[in-house]
Amino acid sequence: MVIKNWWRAMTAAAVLLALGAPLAASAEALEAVDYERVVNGAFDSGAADPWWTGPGTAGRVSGGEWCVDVTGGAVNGYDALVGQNGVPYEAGQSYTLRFDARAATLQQVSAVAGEAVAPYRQIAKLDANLTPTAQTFTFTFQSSLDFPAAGNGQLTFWLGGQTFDNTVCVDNVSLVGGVLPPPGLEPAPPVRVNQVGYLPNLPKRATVATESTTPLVWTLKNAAGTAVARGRTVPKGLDAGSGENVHIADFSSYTRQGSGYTLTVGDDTSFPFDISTTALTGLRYDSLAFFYHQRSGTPIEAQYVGAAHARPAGHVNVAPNRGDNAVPCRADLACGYTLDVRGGWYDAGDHGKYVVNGGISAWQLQNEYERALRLGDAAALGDGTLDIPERSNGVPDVLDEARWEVEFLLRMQVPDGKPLAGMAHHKIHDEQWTGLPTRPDQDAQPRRLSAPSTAATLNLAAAAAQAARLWKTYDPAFASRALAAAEKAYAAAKAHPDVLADPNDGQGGGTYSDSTVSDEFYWAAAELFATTGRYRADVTGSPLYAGKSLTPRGFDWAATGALGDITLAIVPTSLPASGVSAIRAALVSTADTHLANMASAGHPAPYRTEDGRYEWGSNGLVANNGVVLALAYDLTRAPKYRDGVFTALDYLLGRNPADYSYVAGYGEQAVRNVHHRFWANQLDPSLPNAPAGAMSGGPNSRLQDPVAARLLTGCAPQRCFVDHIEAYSVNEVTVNWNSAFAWLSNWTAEQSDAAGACRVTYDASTWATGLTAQVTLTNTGTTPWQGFALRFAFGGDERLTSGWSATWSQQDRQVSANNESWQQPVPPGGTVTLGFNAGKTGQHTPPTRFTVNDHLCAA
Ligand code: 9MR
Ligand code: 9MR
Repeated sequence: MVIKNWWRAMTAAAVLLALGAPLAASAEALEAVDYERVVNGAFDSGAADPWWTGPGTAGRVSGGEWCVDVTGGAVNGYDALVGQNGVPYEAGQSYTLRFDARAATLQQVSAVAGEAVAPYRQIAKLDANLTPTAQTFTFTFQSSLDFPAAGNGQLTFWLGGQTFDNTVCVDNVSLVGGVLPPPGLEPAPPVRVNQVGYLPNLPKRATVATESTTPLVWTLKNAAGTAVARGRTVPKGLDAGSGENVHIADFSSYTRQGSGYTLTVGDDTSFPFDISTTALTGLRYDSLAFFYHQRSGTPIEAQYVGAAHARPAGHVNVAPNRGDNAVPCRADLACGYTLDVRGGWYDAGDHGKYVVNGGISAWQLQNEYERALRLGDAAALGDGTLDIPERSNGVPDVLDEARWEVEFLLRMQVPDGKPLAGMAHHKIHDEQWTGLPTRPDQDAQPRRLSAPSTAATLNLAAAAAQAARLWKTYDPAFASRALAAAEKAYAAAKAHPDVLADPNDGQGGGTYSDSTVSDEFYWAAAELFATTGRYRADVTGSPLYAGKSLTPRGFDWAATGALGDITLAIVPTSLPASGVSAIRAALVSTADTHLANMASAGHPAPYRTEDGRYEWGSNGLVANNGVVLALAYDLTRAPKYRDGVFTALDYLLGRNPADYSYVAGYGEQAVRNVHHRFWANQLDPSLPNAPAGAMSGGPNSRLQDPVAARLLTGCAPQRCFVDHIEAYSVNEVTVNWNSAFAWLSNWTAEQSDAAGACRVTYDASTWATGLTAQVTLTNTGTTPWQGFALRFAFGGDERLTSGWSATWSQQDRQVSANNESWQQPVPPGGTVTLGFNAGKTGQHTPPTRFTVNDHLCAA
């Protein structure tokens, strides 16, 4: 039973409240008040974020309460602190603080409203005598100070001042008051485009937020400000993703290449963008460069990244670092050994290294290469394509980069002769969270291994088995070492199929806890099978066999079944043809679902959760679902899938309700202040911003950090974003999101290269009943054409009557002109001119979309 108690506050400002309504009623009344100033006061999500714990305290959420172990002996109350920062206060306003609390042993604690930084001014200090039975405490006080939301205001609990160890539990913390509503969301500028660029012959669409219910005129202007095209928007109604009424502006028919275009609707103008076959190609390498930046255990050298982003090696045992060369297990594990786990990539803005997440990320870089090898352009990922130390070792650079992580995964394996030998430790990270900024080499926290887990073990098995087949020709010794480790890991996982990571092990590092591992089993079996030909029964016997994991939400570090399907869809194996076609059909039908969902959206992104809300890392899911669309195109060559991929990219690069390009360095309004302990320019001007190619996690409806919670209250799913360094639940970067984005960027770069392989000019003379046209093809690629096959479509009732310099034919509106062997090969830069006559009755609109030898050509 909860007993209500009243406590006279010690400060003059504190006033006693009258006690009236029963608890349930007053709790409801509190919830009904808008101006709640505390975030996550109920600990409902099972996590304590954004509450922090200071020295001498350790917190955990259990049974919906936040319980803090306090080490005895701290002299003053404030010597053992827990609290929350960024709490807003307004001078002269009244606030009611309320919380439930208990302590294992009777203790007086204090709740203090005040300033988070020196001189630590106090607003109110309110004492509460805690007993083993939880009580509800309520205080009212006036603020003497002003702090904006996400500023330096703070609410702390002082738990020190006693000689004995104690455990204090709090729940339902609420601070209500003030007259300023929580900062409302400014609507983003209304004309939203891909701020980087559109391909000349692909769809080009923008979204316009407007109250208008009737079409509006849009004007496309070139860099000189001259109008080059006009049209009308199509009203689309209320859009759930943005919470806005939106229109679509489609300017696809304009195909002339250039930069600095803008789109104007009424008084509003978009950010500038290019129309070009090269605007998007740099993303292929910048998105991969992210991984070199994140390397642990090696200096990040200016010769590869430029002076601003260079830094000393992290965690190599140079003070104040403890080093990752001999890392013990967490105290409660007492594993009795240390591991040398140097290397690998830092996961994100933190300095943790997690096998669950490292595995999927390494897999995805390797898969980017393997797909290119089988279905695309592997040369674009070859040796010398990235600015990394291995750039001239004869190995494709993307494989070198992935190996940096695979080597780390192998080091996380439990040695022979130890308990759970062959399994992989779930993660290694700091004992306590470090503050921002902290450069990796300046991190003074002790490093610890968490317990092994089945999910981590299977990540190792999958990524290492895949590495084994890709490295076979480049480094057979490494390939066989990786395969041996993978097989050992897989056997260990089968022997220990339900060792789950602790969902509460979130101190000093993320949890990455995953309670379902059937998907990791399927993925690892698929990789081992694709490499060895064995393990087939494990693949076909899995309940997830043949595309069962593919969903409209998509795949990520916790849902990995699709990774197995992707491998089985593209790598030749001894699976029955029916199995391969079932997997491919599942990929294509999932892509169809994405397209259908996108068709109904105002700012289309291939990602749909059951409740329509967006989640932590939504951009990673959008990118991974873009991968599914891309594979559907690879498998079918149906243009709608390719167009869907580029539409997904439009979303990531600015056509979204936040009006942000989520990729640093790309677009006029691109993210700069991602949550990162080194790219922390927002906090320390001597540090850099995020480098080009780093993708932010993006909108998250759950607002799981203090800044997002305070600045984004009430946001529609795709609008829950702010470019703030402390907003880690919406604006962090991490290896698994960038691996998805890198894969996608490589694919779109391939398409851009193909589009850049030809250019077509078309000149027609028309009269009432016919036309004659001359078509000039230019080889803008790098290889000669032995012959050519031109395709385009008429827009009306044109009928071909004759043609020259090729074999011309027409089916419905589709026209082909083939010449298997032109007089001589057409060299790069060379041209071919051909032409035709046609009859017609209606208007002739010159075609704008041409392909030569299956490549889309620039106009
Ligand atoms: O920096 C941490 C980030 O990498 C994690 O994704 C996030 C959630 O686990 O936590 C961040 O660290 C914060 C910690 O959780 C609470 N104290 C403040 C830390 C830095 O903002
Ligand atoms: O990507 C993870 C996301 O799915 C979870 O909801 C979130 C909270 O547990 O953690 C994310 O992973 C973070 C990890 O725990 C620590 N490093 C940064 C990761 C990205 O924010």
